Amino acid sequence: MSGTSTYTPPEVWKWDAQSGGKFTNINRPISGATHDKELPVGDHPLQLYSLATPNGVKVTVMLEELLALGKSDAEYDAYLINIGDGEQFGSGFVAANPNSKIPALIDRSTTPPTRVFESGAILVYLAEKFGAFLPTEPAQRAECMSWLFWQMGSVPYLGGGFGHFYAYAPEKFEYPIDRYAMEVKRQLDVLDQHLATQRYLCGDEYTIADMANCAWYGALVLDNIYDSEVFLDVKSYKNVVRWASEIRQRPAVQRGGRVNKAWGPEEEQLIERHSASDLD
Ligand SMILES: N[C@@H](CCC(=O)N[C@@H](CS)C(=O)NCC(=O)O)C(=O)O
Repeated sequence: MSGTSTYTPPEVWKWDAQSGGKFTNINRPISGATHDKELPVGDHPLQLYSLATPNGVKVTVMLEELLALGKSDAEYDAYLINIGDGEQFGSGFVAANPNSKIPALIDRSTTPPTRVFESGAILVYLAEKFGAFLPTEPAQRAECMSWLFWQMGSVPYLGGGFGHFYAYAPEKFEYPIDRYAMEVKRQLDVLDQHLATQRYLCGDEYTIADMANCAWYGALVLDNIYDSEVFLDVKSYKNVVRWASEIRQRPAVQRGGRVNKAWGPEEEQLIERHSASDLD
């Protein structure tokens, strides 16, 4: 690692809209809507505005798991928000999530409708509403919440840190790639050691903590995201691979993974979902 710096920060940071990298056209240092656009509304109580990224998939997996349990009030309409086209900055979406990021849920079974943003908050909201996938016994609930919040806090180092610098940045910079590769491998080791002694993150019961973590770390060890399988030696985290492979076999996980998917083989895509038969 060379210590030579090629950049001296100015006294006051200024926005360079052309800074490069894959998402340069949607990144902005300001929040709020860029244009007026109402969100579509379907017939079901739950309205989801999302995209089949790992953060989006957490929620569609949860909804499909609830339906598989027979919770018919968990029926939902899922609309695509194309973040590459800036749809997260439409006025309707910003009203649902002032942070302009998918996923956002609106529960129209309440008066007034309840908006929920942040995938972890959506998982907890649905788990409490339907009484499923979140233990009620205090110690088990604490363990489940701990692994859920662990995911929410850890993943920005994986996606925003490692993924950004290894796959999306305009150049390969050694320092950030080194820093974030080390952190992601440390995170994988945390999961691997924990899963060495138990089936799921919180013991024998599959919970929202598994849904949240598997959407990201399962994809990392099974799907070669960021083209990093070899670089990070992900297959060496055998307990994580075992845990993710088992969860992947669940029909609800396979169904949820297809909702709001606008890429990949055509038979795997489902731009919008309005009924169970859309996935059958
Ligand atoms: N902490 C948020 C993160 C959500 C997030 O980063 N969503 C990304 C897609 S995975 C997004 O909408 N990006 C659009 C943007 O940054 O403008 C959550 O878990 O819900």
